[in-house]
Amino acid sequence: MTQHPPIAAPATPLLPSAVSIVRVSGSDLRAFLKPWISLPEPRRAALRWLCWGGYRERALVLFFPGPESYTGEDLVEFQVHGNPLLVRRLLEHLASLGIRLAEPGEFTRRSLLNGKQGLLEAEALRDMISAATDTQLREAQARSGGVPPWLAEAREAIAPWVARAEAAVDYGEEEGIVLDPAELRRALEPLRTLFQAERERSRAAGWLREGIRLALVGRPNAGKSTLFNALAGEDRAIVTEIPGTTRDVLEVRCEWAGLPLYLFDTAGLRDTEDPVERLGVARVAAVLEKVDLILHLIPATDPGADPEILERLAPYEGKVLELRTFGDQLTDSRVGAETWTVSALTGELGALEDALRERFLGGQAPDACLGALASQRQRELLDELVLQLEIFYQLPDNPPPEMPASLLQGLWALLLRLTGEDRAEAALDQVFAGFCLGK
Ligand SMILES: Nc1nc2c(ncn2[C@@H]2O[C@H](COP(=O)(O)OP(=O)(O)OP(=O)(O)O)[C@@H](O)[C@H]2O)c(=O)[nH]1
Ligand SMILES: [Mg+2]
Repeated sequence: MTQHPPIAAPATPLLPSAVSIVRVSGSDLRAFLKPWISLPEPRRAALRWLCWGGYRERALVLFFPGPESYTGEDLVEFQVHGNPLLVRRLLEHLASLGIRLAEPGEFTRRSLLNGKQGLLEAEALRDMISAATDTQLREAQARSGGVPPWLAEAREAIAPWVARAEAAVDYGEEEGIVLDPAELRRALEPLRTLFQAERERSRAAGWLREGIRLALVGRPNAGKSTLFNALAGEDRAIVTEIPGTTRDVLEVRCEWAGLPLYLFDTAGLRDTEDPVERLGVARVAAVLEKVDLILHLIPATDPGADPEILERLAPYEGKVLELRTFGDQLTDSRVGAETWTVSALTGELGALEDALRERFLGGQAPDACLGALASQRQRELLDELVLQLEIFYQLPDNPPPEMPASLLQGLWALLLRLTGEDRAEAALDQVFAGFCLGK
């Protein structure tokens, strides 16, 4: 195991609280702490007086000798009173003992380098800590098992082909080892289907992980704020029968029907003389740019969409969904069965739930999307895997042996990148930048 210098960090936020935990980890940690305190028995909590530079703190100390620790190296936890100043002073004292402050995610990075967990697990952990809704929490937890079975199986299926392709390059002529592209393609076919299916699943899981940004737009009084409040589950926006009630853009983060959402309520789109309302309308443009879906609300009692609004929404064509509101006021079938109709007033929102599932989750329920690879890094690699596999199907009939060999190696390299086994520092930096201090 590589030697790592000792590091320290607060594992709890620097806020006045009951308890603060300071974590220290390092290959040779015992030697650094020995001149200062006597460590307790492994994994047994013990009270110790910590004394330094005029401070005297009674702390609960825990010692986890490596490799049976989170980082895989010696790890000590100090549980002290939850005073941020005290924690800072303790960290300064540790620095004077040669134990520097850790970078964000450095503890987890070490656990990775010491083989305690894989990159997929570390990413799940990072996402679990930052999850803001129940679905996001469960989504991250569903990935905590690390390498999913399908990925492990795919690797097992590809490994012998990588070896065979290498052998064909190295000894093909003397030994008569040839790689028949048709045979290779047949062997890869199940993976082709699998990778494509997993890519679909990972796209859906990605929406759950990141949340869906939804803008509610429409003419004044179309019911935007009423729907906004219904989805948010709280009375955030003012609702009146006066057109032009909403002036500013309102934003709320919520979970509705298992979908993590960022909702934007906007001013009704219309030409108006009112200077305040005009500013509100101008702000809508910025929102339309950044959202994933624009819900164009049209009262079901209106003959159709307002042409002026349609013109404004034209640049965003691919991400506009027309939603009929005031469904409770429908007395006949003026609105065709193919349109989505809801009533925020009576809470009949099933059509919206269906529409969102169809658009973002491939028609699935949120729970059915849990467990797929979901981070942006993972999704991008899965896209590359699908592309890389397609190239095998464009190979000529009798390719030089180097061709399939290098393609297979490329495929293999992607699989290693996905699980972080290629140990590419840049990828690790990217992942660990998202961690908090002390994790
Ligand atoms: N019957 C019925 N009334 C609704 C429905 N949705 C909204 N309303 C009523 O329509 C009026 C306007 O609703 P708002 O939610 O304020 O409409 P808005 O689109 O936000 O309007 P502005 O902010 O002025 O652009 C209010 O009186 C609501 O109670 C619905 O689904 N059915
Ligand atoms: Mg409104």
